[in-house]
Amino acid sequence: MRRLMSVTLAGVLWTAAAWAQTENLAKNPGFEVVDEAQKMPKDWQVAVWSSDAPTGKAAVELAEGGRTGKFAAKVRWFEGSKNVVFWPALTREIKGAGKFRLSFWFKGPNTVTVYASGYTQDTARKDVDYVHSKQAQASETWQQTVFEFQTSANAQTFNVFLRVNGDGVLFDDVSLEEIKAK
Ligand SMILES: [Ca+2]
Repeated sequence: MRRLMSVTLAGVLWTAAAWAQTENLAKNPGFEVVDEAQKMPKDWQVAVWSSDAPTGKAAVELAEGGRTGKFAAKVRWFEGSKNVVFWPALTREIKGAGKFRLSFWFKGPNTVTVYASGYTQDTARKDVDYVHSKQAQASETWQQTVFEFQTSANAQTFNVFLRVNGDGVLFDDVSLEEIKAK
């Protein structure tokens, strides 16, 4: 029994050490840096994403009352589509297979569902993988979604999307990490 406990403890310590060394690939993950010209979180983009995207109108605003820090990102949906995505303003080169973990916190109206997607392309910019987390219903308390996904050997770039199908959800504390060596 004692041996089993020590092995388990060693595993926990190793995991903690590995965790501490991972890099958060998302810029401005807590939405504390403001793009004053755009009036939205720096290093993030937003779009309406579906068949009626041309008529859709959405925005990401800074809202006080973040889970940590001062701000959260509030996704506003005004008209058109009810599928709003926003994402870190990076297209990351990955050059092959890897395993990634995307996590984020959210809260808001319980009529809105939230999920995330991972999207990769090859060198010809053809779609390789398009994977999605489970959908979760927002609530008045902060909840976390953790989504792990694998990229294919011929994947060259990827991006991630946070998605909502309605108005008023807050996001905070986004983390995007590579969790397994290639
Ligand atoms: Ca924050």
